[in-house]
Parts: sequence; structure tokens; C-alpha cells
Amino acid sequence: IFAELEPAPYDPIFHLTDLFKQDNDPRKVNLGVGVYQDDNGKVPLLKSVEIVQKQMADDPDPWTYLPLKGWEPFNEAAQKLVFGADSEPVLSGRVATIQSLSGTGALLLGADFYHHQVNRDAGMIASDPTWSNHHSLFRYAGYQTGSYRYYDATSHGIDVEGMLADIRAAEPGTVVLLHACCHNPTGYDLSPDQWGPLIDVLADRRLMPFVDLAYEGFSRGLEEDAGMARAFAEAGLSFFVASSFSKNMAMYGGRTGAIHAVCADADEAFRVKNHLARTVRSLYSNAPFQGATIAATILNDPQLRATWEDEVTTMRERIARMRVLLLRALEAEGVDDMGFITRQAGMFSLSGLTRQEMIRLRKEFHVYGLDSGRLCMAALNTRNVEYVASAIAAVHKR
Ligand code: PLP
Ligand code: TYF
Repeated sequence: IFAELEPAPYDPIFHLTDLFKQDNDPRKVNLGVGVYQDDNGKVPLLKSVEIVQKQMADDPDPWTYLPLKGWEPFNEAAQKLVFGADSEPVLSGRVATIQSLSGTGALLLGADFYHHQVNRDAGMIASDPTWSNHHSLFRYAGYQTGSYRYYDATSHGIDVEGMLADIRAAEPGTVVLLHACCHNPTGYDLSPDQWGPLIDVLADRRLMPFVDLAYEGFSRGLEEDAGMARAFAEAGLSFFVASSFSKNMAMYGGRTGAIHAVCADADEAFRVKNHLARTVRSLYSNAPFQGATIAATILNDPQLRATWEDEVTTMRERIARMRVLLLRALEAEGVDDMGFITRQAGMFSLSGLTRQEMIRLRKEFHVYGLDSGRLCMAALNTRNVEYVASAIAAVHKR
């Protein structure tokens, strides 16, 4: 039955991790996958998470099923985190929130629901470039996908004019995928004063914005990083948000997140929520409870929440410091064309290094980044940053 099956293509990010694991050189550094590591090169177990995990171990619950909509106290807490506890959309009940398998699962629920229940003909457009899974996931859900201009390699920034023109040219109903902050892979985000013109185009053209909020807290702060979603809600747009606790609670394997559909009113939200629950039923029946219990407990307990917010700040500030250290070390090595590193935000830097340079980094220096030139800043630490800088200088200096 499977005799004719072609081998599946490698996932470039996971494949790179496999290559890294096989490398025995003691100098090796993995700047491939987007996982935050502390200064010891370890994925942290956050104190706030550990406390709740211990409470759960001391007083374990039976492994019952969660409802199709997920755990309501979690849904409410996740919704308030994104939109603000006292915000109009939350208080008026016009946001439909359902627990998801992290950000990826949230994207899939939104994509599947919209395609099957709302608009079968709609395509999806995402920034050029974007997280590669955006295209695979939407294609899997039945969409044709395309791109809008975004990264401007010459100016090391965003081609905002091109972006708005391409979005304006999309058919009404098209899903417009937007990174809320910490754009993956470029590290360049729209500034708050650029949201207004974007909102005008989205509203004029009756498009379906989908805000991917995978890195809340990693750019400027938990509140600030939700700003795009809050501005869209305030402007009266209907849209989706995919939110995740993979990064900001360092619960990567916990698969904890939520899909939020911002609707015109509470009645619409009630119907959307029930459709989303039906989508869950058809795809995988129910979400896991551990991560949702941990996240909701942290968000609802003032002391745990304060601990967690400090931990998010620590992660954000450490990444920013690593950008500064990398830039200084590069300049000390004579590399003078990478000043943009400290103007980017979040886990990633699109370094501008060519595929050839990235391959040399990997082969000769055991420094692993994506062929596109994407480097994970959150995997730098005080012990590897100078080595990484010297390796970049060796392959890049002209
Ligand atoms: N969206 C973007 C832009 C990402 O970079 C990632 C993860 O790296 C995700 C979504 C999904 O991550 P998760 O499913 O763990 O929330
Ligand atoms: O590094 C990245 O861009 C991500 C990492 O379920 C990732 O692809 C890994 C696993 C996962 C989601 C994202």
C-alpha cells in the first residue's frame, strides 16, 4: 500500500536540529530553532510554572476530558491577557475564545472554521517571508496561499508601501496573516503609528485579518505586544487572534494556547464559539488540561502572576542584551554592516547572510542557523556570543 510513497520532505527547522545533535564539535551552537534558552544554554522551567506543576503533583486530578471549548477559566484568562481585562470587547462578550494546541493549533482552528463555515473561496496571504508553517498549514486547510511584500533587504526594514498595496489588491474575504510582534523570521515589526493605515485597508477591502501572537511579551511587554490586536478591536474589525503560551511561559511541549475570534456582538460570538467547538470535535475532540491549568492558575493568582511577569521581562531583556553583545562583538571583529541587529525585535534576526555564508558557518564553525540567514538570538549567551561573532566575521567580512 505504501510502496509508491515518496519520502516526505524534511522540515528545514527540525532537520537542522537533527544535524546539530549529530555534530560532536564542542564549539557547536544551535541558532536554528526558535526556542528561548537561558545564559546556561538551557530551556528554562519558569518558577511560576514549576510552583503550579508541584501543586498539581501533590494534589493530582483524575485525567477526565475537558469540554470541547477547553477549560473556561483558561479561556477567560487568555482572552483578558490579549485584550485587557476591562476592555470593551471582553466586557461586551464579543470575543469567542477556545483553547487550542498552542499557536499552531489556534491557526489551524481559525483556518479550518473560516474555510468550511464562512468562505470556501477565500485565499490567504502572508508576509514575504513568513514562518514557513503558515503556508503549509493554510494549504492543508484548503486555501490557496500567497504573499504580500514585507521585508526590504536594502533598507533593512519593512516595505510598508508595498505591503499596503499588496493587501489592498487582495480579494474581499482573503485571510491576511499578520505577525503581532517579533516577526518570524525578520525581526522587523510595524510601529504602532503604522497600524492605522493598515486598519483602513483591511476595513475598506473587507479582508479577514488573522493576528499571530506567538511571542507576547518578547518585544516591548505583555500589554504593548498585544497592541495590534487591541487596535483592531477598537477599530471595529472582525478578526482572529492566535495566542500561545509556548514562548512566554516556556511551555513549548505543553501545547497551550487559544484562538480568539473578535466578532461584531455577543450573539455573533456565541455562534462562532459553537462552530469553533465543532471544529475541535472533528479534528481532535478536546484539548489537554495540564498546560491550561498551569496558565490559568498563574494568570489568576496575583502573586504567581507577578512572578511570571518578572520572568517574561527577564527573558525579553536577556534577548535584547544578547543583540547588543553580538553587535559589539561583530564590530570588534570588523563587521560594520550589521547594525540592524539591535533594531530588530524578538527571538530572530534575519542576518542578511547568504545561503553560502550560512553553510560555511555550519560546516566550518558548527554554528547552525537557517539557510535563509535567520539566526535565533534567544540561543546566544555570554559564553557563545563572541565565538558566534568571530565565526560570522570569518564567513562574511569582505
Ligand atoms: N507563529 C509563529 C510566527 C511562530 O514562530 C511559532 C513558533 O515558532 C508559532 C506560531 C507556533 O508555535 P506554537 O504552536 O508552539 O505556539
Ligand atoms: O523555529 C521556529 O520557527 C519554529 C519552532 O510545534 C517550532 O518552527 C517548533 C515546534 C512547533 C512550533 C514551532
